[in-house]
Amino acid sequence: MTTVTDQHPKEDADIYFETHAAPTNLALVASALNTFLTHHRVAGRRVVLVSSGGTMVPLENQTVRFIDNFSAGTRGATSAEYFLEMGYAVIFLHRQFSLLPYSRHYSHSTNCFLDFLSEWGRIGEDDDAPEGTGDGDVVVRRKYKAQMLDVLRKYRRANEQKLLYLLPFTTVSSYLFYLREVATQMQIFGSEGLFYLAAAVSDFFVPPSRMAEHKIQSGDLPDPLAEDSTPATTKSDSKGGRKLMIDLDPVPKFLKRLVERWAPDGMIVSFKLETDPSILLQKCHMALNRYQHNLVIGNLLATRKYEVVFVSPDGEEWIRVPQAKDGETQIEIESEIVPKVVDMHERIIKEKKAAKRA
Ligand code: PAZ
Repeated sequence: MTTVTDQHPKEDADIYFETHAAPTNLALVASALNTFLTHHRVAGRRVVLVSSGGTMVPLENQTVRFIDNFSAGTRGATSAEYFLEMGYAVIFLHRQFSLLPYSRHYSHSTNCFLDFLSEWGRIGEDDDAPEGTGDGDVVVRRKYKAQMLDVLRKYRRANEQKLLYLLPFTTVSSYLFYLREVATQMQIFGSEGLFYLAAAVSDFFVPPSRMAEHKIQSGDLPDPLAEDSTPATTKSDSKGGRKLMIDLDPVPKFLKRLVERWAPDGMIVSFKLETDPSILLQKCHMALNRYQHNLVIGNLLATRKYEVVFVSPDGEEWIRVPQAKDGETQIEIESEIVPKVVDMHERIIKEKKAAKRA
């Protein structure tokens, strides 16, 4: 497991880890990660950490209410599949119950897996009487078979070759503890380690010192004039009524920590989500300048499935796929994003190796 050393003066990030409890399974995760990474290092395979889904910020210690970050996990789960196809082993650090590689095709609201199945012998609808062995047999409807077989084979390969390590998180603090653990262990991969940070991570949190133990009571808000040490404070509104005020601290800038200390040799790709098109590029450039990593992929909430922009020291490049019309299958933009990232990774590995030799 990771410990913070005295080599560097204490910063907000260190204080954050000191004041938050590590996930209870961190030692187990660390050991499983070690096995996974050693296996792929020996096999000469590259590893990518894909982060995915939104982080949750609890408002109470015994959490009933929380603040969440938007993300279904589509970007991460889809990208993970393309990385696996391109020969990488994948650590999939994801929000619990968000979309997962392979099962994403049959889960959540878009597709109920039962719609893909039929009862043998049942004619009608469009279930086209698939082959089966007899009454009571459940079979895949013919029109879905080819696609399902393709997904099934890829899923089996990933399992059999132990190419995919699933690591779920819920809160922003568990995400950060796992990220630090994974990154420091991935140092053995040097420049062959890749970080693809698609998770939507909260910028704010309630410090443990101000965290209410029990559910914040809506009918019993504290007196606005009273000193109180919970995240919930009240203020009078213009009509003399009480409002619940949530007092959040900024989450320390962990991307800086990742780039400078946890993964100094790996390639680091961050994502930037905005809703206002007029600030997207500016925000991507700001992030690249501030953290000095390899690539920021910018996207807008409304168009994230059809266009993204790569902002790197080489400049800006937009990637677009046509928006599917009714009944058409949407081209996954990740099928364009991932090969480009892999190309960049190849180039960076070559450059770093050449620089070492020189
Ligand atoms: O998970 P999803 O496919 O619904 O959304 C993906 C995304 C928009 C969360 C991701 O592409 C992204 O931009 N992540 C970083 C978000 C941020 O700026 O913190």
